[in-house]
Amino acid sequence: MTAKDDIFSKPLSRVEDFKFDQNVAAVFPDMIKRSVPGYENVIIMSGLFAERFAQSGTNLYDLGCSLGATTLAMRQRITAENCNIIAVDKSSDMVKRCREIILEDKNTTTSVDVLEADIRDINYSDNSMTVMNYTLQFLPPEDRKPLLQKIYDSMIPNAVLVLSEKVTFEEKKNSELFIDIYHAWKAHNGYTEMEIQQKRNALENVLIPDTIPQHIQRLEKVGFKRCELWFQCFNFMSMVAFK
Ligand code: GEK
Repeated sequence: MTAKDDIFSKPLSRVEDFKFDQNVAAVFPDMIKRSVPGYENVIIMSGLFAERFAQSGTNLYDLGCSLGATTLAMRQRITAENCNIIAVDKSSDMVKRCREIILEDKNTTTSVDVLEADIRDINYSDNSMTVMNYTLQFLPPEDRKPLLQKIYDSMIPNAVLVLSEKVTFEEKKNSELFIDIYHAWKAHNGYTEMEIQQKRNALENVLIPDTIPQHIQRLEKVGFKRCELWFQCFNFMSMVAFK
């Protein structure tokens, strides 16, 4: 049972930029489930990708791990031996809770290190799989390609990247329609119009979505050979890229 997300349920005189603080960490499972269409499927599928692509004795990265949902899904499915999952988040509140959740996990065949760090600053090595579920979108646009290059360069042959993001569309009408339906889905999940609008304003300068073609072109530029969209629900998608 997780706490209900009511962070934007009261009128705010000024909506501050969104932060992954203690209040968000406390309600995060409920927030993300009611705010990201397909989230639970994407997490499960990240585990299935890990089962298939984890190579023995390598590192797997969960970047922007929040409370570790992706890490746990990967850990549950990995059968390759001596793998290590490195889960990284720069929010100390997220990392604190994530460490507790990982400690409670009974499945310990794959080791997990939870790092409090900026994903742009860490060293990557022996990388057979990297998952970025809804994290790249929070980086300044100019930092996205250098980070993907760093990840690609650390990857061993046959490594895989799973990249899930909120996206926008070149065709303005399609963007507006999908955002509209997305907001209807949030209302269906119990958020009020005010909550939806205040959250939208809080994210405006913080979450900057790319288009699907921008993602694909950038992945190809850093060297990924094949890249495939495997999930989309309105303005949320997940793709997989192969070294
Ligand atoms: C999940 N993947 O449950 N370095 C490290 N962490 C960062 C950075 C950065 N530069 N920028 C943002 N974050 C998770 C969900 S949430 C997505 C990911 C969302 C972290 C930030 O602190 C937050 O915990 C996470 O990325 C994004 O599958 O809430 O929409």
